This record gives sequence, C-alpha cells and structure tokens, in this order.
Amino acid sequence: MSESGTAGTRGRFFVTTPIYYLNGQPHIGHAYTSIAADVLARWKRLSGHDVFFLTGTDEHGQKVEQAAVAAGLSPQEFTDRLAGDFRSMAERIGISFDDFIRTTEERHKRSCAALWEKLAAGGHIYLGHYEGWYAVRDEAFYGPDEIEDRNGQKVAIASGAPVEWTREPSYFFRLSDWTDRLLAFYEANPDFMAPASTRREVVSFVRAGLQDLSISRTSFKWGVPVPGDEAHVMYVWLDALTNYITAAGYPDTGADRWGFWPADVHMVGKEITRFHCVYWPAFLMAAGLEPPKRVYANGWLTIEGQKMSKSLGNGLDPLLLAEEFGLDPLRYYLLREVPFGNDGDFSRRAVVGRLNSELANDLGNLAQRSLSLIQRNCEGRLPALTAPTEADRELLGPLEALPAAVDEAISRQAFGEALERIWTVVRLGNSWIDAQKPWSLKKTDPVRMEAVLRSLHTLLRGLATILQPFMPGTMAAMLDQLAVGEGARGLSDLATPLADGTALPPPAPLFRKIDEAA
Ligand code: ME8
Repeated sequence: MSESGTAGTRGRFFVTTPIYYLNGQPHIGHAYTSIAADVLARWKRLSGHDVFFLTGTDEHGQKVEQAAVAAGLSPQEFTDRLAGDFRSMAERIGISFDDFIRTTEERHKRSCAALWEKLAAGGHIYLGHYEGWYAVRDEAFYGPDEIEDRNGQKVAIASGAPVEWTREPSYFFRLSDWTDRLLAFYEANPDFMAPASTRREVVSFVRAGLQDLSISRTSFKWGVPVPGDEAHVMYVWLDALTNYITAAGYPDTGADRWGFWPADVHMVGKEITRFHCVYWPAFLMAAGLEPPKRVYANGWLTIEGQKMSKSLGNGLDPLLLAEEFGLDPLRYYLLREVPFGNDGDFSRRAVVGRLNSELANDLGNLAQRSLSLIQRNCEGRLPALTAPTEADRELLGPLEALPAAVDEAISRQAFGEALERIWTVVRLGNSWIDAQKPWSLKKTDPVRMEAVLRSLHTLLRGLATILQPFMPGTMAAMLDQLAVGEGARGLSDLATPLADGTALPPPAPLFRKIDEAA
C-alpha cells in the first residue's frame, strides 16, 4: 500500500468492524461503519503505524439458518455465496482490510473451542435450563421487563424485534459475577466506550445488576459445537465476538500476530454495545485475556426516519450510490454530514450539495486554478522553493498544524470534526489565492508569482496527503497531478520538499459536479 512507506515505526494498531450477518445483502448502513473504520486504519498507516484492520462475516445462528432455508439452500452453500458478496462489496468501497474472517472457518472454530474450554476450566460455565424470551432478529435474550405487547405480538422494546418464548437445556456463563468488576473496569478506563451516550447506557445497564448468560442452544444445529457436548451449539454472540481474537491468532498466543491484541478500537453500531461493552470484556477477563482498549458505537443511518436493516429490506445499495455520486464523494458525505456517533438521515440532496460546494468548488477548483497557472506560466514545472514571506506563512502555518489537529480528532473518532479542520485550511487557500492574485503577477512581479504558486503547490500536496484516508482514489489522482511519487505520500514525507523544476502533468478536474435539479 502506497501510504505505508513508514509502516511500523509508531507501533501497532488493531481496528475492527463488526462481522456482518449473512441474512441479506449488504447496505449503506454496513458500509457506514466499515468506511469509518477504514478511514481510521488508513490514517494510522499514513502516520506510520503497523496496522491490522479486520472485517468479515458472522455466519452462524438461527437468523442465518432461517435465511438459508428461505433461499432454498443449505446454510453452508448460502453463506459461501453471501460471504463473497460482502467481501466484494468491502473491496469495491475501498475497505483496506488486512484480514477477512468468516466464522465458518476452521481457525475460528478452533479458537471458539479453546476459549470455551478456558472458561469451563476456570469454573465460569455451568449447565442449566434456559427459559425466557429470545429474538432471532437480534440473536438476543430479553428479560421480562425488556419486552412489550405491540399489536398482539410480543416484541423487544429496544429493537422492536419479535420475541419467542424459549425453553431448552443450556450452558450458562456466570455473568452475574462480573457486575462489580465491570463497573471498576469502566471507571479505570474512561476511554473504553464512546460516545458518552453509549457509556451512560452501558453503565446503567450493568449497575442494575447482571444475570447469568445463556451461551448455548440445542434447538438448532448451525453453530460451533460445544466441546464435549455436541447436542449444544455455542450462542452465536459468544462465537461472533471471538472472531476478534481468532484473527489475532488465538489460541496461539505465542505467535507474532498476537502482539496486536488487545484491539485498539472495535467500531460497532450502537445497537450492539451491550455485547461489546458488557459480555465481551467479561468473557475475556474470565479467560485471563485483556479486554479491547476501546469500543466506539456509531449512530444509525435512517432513510426517511427508519433504520435501514436487512430484516426490513429497506437498505440502500452502497455500490449503486457510489456509481451515482462517485465513491469518494459518498465516503466524504457519510463522515462529514452527521457528527459521528449521532443518528442521521441519508439524503441525496445533501450528498449533491456537499459534492458540488465543498469538493468540486472549494477543493477541486483550488487545485485546478493553481495547477493551470503553473502549467501556463511556469511551463508546467514546479517553481523553486524560496524563503517564505509573511503572507506565505499565513497559509503554510495552519497547514503545518493540520496533521496533529486531524490526528487528535480521528483518535476520538470525530471524523466530521477532522474534515471540518481540513476544510478550514481549504477555505483559507481559496481566500489566499484571491488575495495574492498570482494571475496578475506575471507581468508585475514574476518572482513573487512563482513563490505564490509554489506555496499553493505545497498547500495542495499537504491537503491531498492528509485527505487520502477519506478519499483514497481521488487523492491518489490529485497527488499524481502534483507529481508526488507513490513512495512519498506519507505524513512524514511532507517534511521533504519536491525538487525544484519537477515536471507536472496537465491538470484534470478531480470531482464531477451533479446537477442539483436532476
Ligand atoms: O449485528 N446505520 O451484524 P449486522 C448505521 N453480526 N450502522 C448500521 C446500520 C444503520 N442503519 N445498519 C447496519 C451484527 N449498521 C452482528 C455483529 S460483531 C462481533 C457481530 C452497521 O449484519 C452497524 O455497525 O446486523 C451495526 O452494528 C452493524 O452494521 C450490524 O450488522
């Protein structure tokens, strides 16, 4: 990867997406979390970390089994087909994953069995009977106070998913032992969960007291068998969460890859925080393993106020949207429009608005104007670097401060804020070029004209470098136009200026505007 020229010098970084259920086609909601995680992974590579970026598919459980039956296929045939769709969707929206895990893989079954055995050996598991409400759509158990009657049907209050009364033999995890230890863990690790709304919700759920958790099922077969008792398959969430350590090599904790554990950030949607912030650290601590460092829960993308979901079948296809608007404008919009962590409505009109004004006008025109002036007035060669004047410093000072400011926002997963900080400098560039008027300097002060154009080139190179994680394809094209070599696109390369007189290719528009009335 071109951005990873300095990989490894700043330490390891492990970031994950949820592994998605294979019960339908991927939609823009999945793309949303994956794109955010991808920006984080690319940013860390760009700033010199050795990154391990994991995504994949959650293939067991009743919900997937039911979807396979409905499609007239065996669960294995069904998941083989759909996993390919999820993987190719991830590739086509630019997700730079290092590993794609499927929970039906042997390495994963081995890891689940090892974790189970470790929990059992520690006395954290016992055999009992489960009796209560289960929602297949959420693959979750609900207490009597968490369900209600809607139009004659019992549903989970939180998600609206129908629940069924279930009674079967089951193994239990002694989650009730962990109430105090989890609260102490949250207290000692204030960055463990974000945003603040997630933290509040999780803490109040745990404070109310935890009950033992049913972690096996006997009423269907599509799962990882419980070691030593094959009448049971593991509860799909125990299986699914384990994917994160499987990919890090568990149970081979002596192998190099294990050096990535604990994960730096699990990026998830807000409806699955209970699994990631309560069950997962409890399982891990019980097994003597370290919990992840952070779980970040994004809000819901809605369409006309309704959450998109595979079960409801109202999802927008990310590939069609990428075709319509361009992939990079779509990625930009998703992270720019709504403060990350909040819910937000997807609006075509807003995508077009941002594409036309912020991408095509603010950034695209700045590049086009500056590069055309260099073509026309400097024979397409990069003007020489000279000592900056005060005016140059007004432009380049804020640019130099930008990587640290963007890093600070991205480390909080405040992607919209990071883009806002970048756009402050883009807008500064536009007002600066208007004030410097390089087009009118050719006759009056050609030396100053060259210095102004060189400063603009420095600005564009900095912006394009910093924006690569958000819009990888377009920024690669922009860096090509700026004649920045593929091995010189990391943040640390910004300290090394391009050689004076470097030949620049003729500029071409970076963004395609869309007619707002169409
Ligand atoms: O929950 N808005 O899988 P899943 C925002 N297999 N994000 C959305 C979204 C929307 N409308 N719709 C989906 C599962 N997402 C489990 C996860 S992890 C060990 C197991 C995103 O296919 C969001 O990240 O239902 C959400 O948490 C995830 O997709 C749910 O995907």
